[in-house]
Amino acid sequence: MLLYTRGSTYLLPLLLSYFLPLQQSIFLSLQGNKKIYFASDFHLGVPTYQKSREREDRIVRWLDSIRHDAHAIYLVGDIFDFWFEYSSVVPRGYVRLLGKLAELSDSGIKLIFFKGNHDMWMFDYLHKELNATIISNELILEYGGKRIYVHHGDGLGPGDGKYKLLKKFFRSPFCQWLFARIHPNLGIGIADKWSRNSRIANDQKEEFLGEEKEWLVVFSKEVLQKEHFDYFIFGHRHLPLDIKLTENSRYVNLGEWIHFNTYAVLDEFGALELKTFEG
Ligand SMILES: [Mn+2]
Repeated sequence: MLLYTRGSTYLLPLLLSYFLPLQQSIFLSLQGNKKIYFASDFHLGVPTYQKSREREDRIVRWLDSIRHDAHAIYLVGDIFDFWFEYSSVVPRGYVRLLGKLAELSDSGIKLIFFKGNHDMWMFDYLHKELNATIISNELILEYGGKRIYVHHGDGLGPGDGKYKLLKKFFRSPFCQWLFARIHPNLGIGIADKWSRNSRIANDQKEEFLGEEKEWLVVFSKEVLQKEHFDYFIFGHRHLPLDIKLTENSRYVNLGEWIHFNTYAVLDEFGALELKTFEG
């Protein structure tokens, strides 16, 4: 598993990740009789401090409600509306979420963070502080007799060439090095302004486009031509979706926590359910 560490070992994986294709596979085999939880797109930080805090408090209540049977919690990208780690500085805020995650991690629950398109600049901080595993692209899980494909969902499927190019640029070590040279007050200030223009920061709900036009459905069906997966789990689309792709394969989108408060839970028998947190 590719984990970023500082010093000389930090440069090598960064360089490698630049030259290797973006879609790398990491295989994990899990066993146990507990549950695995998935959630994404908290977008903490927008639209205002107060609204973000209310959402953060709700997420903490959700984490408390699942801790008794959680084997692992998968946070599938865009947890923060903007995140960038400098070598000695991290963005302000989110202390309740980070504190709760630290507590859960210390109690033995595994934490897995996926890089989203809003928070792709996670390096070693969350690994060091929370013992979290950071996943750059997709993760292929085998659990409860099921094969599961998990990815934030950005840059997959047909179209969106502009973003795919931008993603390569933003993820390049040179771009990250350059951004880290900007004073955090300015760098994070610019990034915050930019990310405040996004649809989600402006309280816009997404609408279902129909199976033919939903690009992550198209992508999943293409993958199925080559390889079987029982479940595809994505975030990014900001719409809770549970779509039957074939007789034995489903696409689940985790939605977001501004309007929906949705998450998925996989039980010890391999059943996957999309649920809403009401607390
Ligand atoms: Mn998002």
